[in-house]
Amino acid sequence: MAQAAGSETRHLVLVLGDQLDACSAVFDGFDPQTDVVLMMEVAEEATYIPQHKIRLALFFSAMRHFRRALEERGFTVHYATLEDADNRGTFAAEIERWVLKKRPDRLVMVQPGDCRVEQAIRQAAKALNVPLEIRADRHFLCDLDTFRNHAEGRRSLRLETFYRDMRRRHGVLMAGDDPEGGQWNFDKDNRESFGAGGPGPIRSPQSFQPDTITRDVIAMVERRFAASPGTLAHFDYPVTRDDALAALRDFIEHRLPNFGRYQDAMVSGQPYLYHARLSCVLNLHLLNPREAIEAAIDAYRAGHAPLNSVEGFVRQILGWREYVRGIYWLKMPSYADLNALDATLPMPAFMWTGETEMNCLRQAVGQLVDHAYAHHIQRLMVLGLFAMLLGVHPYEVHRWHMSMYADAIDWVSLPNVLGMSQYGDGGIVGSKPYAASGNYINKMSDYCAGCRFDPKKATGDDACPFTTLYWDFLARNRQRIAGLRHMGYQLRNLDRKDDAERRKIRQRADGLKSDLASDAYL
Ligand code: FAD
Ligand code: DLZ
Ligand code: SF4
Repeated sequence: MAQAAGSETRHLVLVLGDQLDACSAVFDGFDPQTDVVLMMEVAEEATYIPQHKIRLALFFSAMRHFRRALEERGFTVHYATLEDADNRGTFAAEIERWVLKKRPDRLVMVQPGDCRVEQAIRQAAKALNVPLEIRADRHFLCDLDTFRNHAEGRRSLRLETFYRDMRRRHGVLMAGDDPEGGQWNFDKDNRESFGAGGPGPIRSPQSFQPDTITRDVIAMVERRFAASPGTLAHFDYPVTRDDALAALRDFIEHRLPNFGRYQDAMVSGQPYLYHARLSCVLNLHLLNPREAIEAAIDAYRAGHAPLNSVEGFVRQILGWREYVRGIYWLKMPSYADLNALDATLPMPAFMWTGETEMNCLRQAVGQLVDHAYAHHIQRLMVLGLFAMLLGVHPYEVHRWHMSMYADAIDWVSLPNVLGMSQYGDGGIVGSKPYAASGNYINKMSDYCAGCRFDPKKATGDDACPFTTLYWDFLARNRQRIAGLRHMGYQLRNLDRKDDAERRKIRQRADGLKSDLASDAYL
């Protein structure tokens, strides 16, 4: 392509903090003679919501390592650090600064992971009158047009249909036209808890100790974001491509064989159990989902891991991860405004600190403070469940989630939080609210044994707040959920309670809400 007269730069190639893939479509046709990369650390991304120190350090460290990897390939990288004196603090203003400096013929990027960011960059390019080319992100296995076609004409968009389609289309775990092992999913084998003896020793995920780049970033975060939630004392996330591959090998070798069986279990003081801890490297694009899927299938073929674990893991990545991204881009921007249960309360203050008497929440938020990580069932059936039962506004729950988790990016957090965990979307992602009482937590964890509350009780001083709020939730939302499949059993149990019992539940639920609103319940 001919360059504009007087222009030294053909393409200004934008690489955002979650696009750290050397094989990205953004580098297709990249010519080091005429094209340059722009990476921007910007204050706006670190402050538009308060963010966990680990999350900030992870993004900045991974970005700086990726810059080094590109430079080692001979690419010119213009890299704005957060502390550069002339850094203007937003994507739009930084793009303007670099466009005026480099006068490129065109801006090139891949689809960002956040609708807000896409809009800001589109507007910036328009205002500068410079063409912007947004390429499809081939990190994902399902491009957005394919998802749109899948959605076309369907009344409901359930994961299971999409997942089977993906298995067939990509030939993953298939035996001819049938699913490997004769079943599409092994959910019923994947719900074990550890029982009284506990899990015994489980090898923790490989730890990646901070190098000089990460230590510099940690010092910067401590300096500039001292008031942010969380601690950096335990930072050991993978931050490079080599780290990401090592983290994958470590999971396949040591945890995948038991992943399926104990996927839903929760244990005090054990954040990871048999989970992968790969969501961050996947979401930063340091690891390709195909690599994770292939490694798991190789382990199955080699007899190292059973099918229930491998299928369970594949379903999360080939199924859920691709599905929520499809939903996000299909439904945004209006999806963010959905609030099917008309929930209005703010997030309780202890969700940032873990300072609460409820042991399950103390454990789960404590983990977040230390590691910016909670596994799936803690997110859904402890943290998310509490927020939904209480009646917190679903977008507030999403904002909190974006603050506290290292792996949260808008495309993945929003459908999971607002949709799956809060039922804010009224049934787009899940067919019904994941409502449960403290009894579920008691069955799947050892949390209740160390708690002053009793999961079986809904009223009285030692009643479990989850159990009180569960019945209150069903009663409050009766009209909204009565017609949903699979809610009948729960509603019939509610109907068995007499008026006096219901009144007591209501009173205790109101008391909990007002205590939480005034922070008295910390
Ligand atoms: P594992 O349990 O070992 O699972 C393996 C991989 O599967 C994960 O690394 C992840 O890439 C993928 N995966 C599993 N479930 C999902 C899912 N529902 N959506 C997308 N990918 C999935 N995941 C995120 O990456 N970022 C988020 O912001 C996020 N928010 C969530 C919020 C809620 C309320 C819930 C219920 C789930 C959320 N998830 C999110 C999905 C899932 O909980 C995390 O991916 C997982 O806990 C990360 O830990 P892991 O790598 O050990 O995962
Ligand atoms: C989360 C985050 C943070 C804290 N900082 C940056 C940044 O300085 N520069 C950047 O390119 N991306 C950052 N991100 C990720 C963005 O908030 C956002 O999730 C992605 O740009 C979406 O593609
Ligand atoms: Fe959580 Fe209730 Fe169990 Fe306590 S009793 S740990 S509050 S579920």
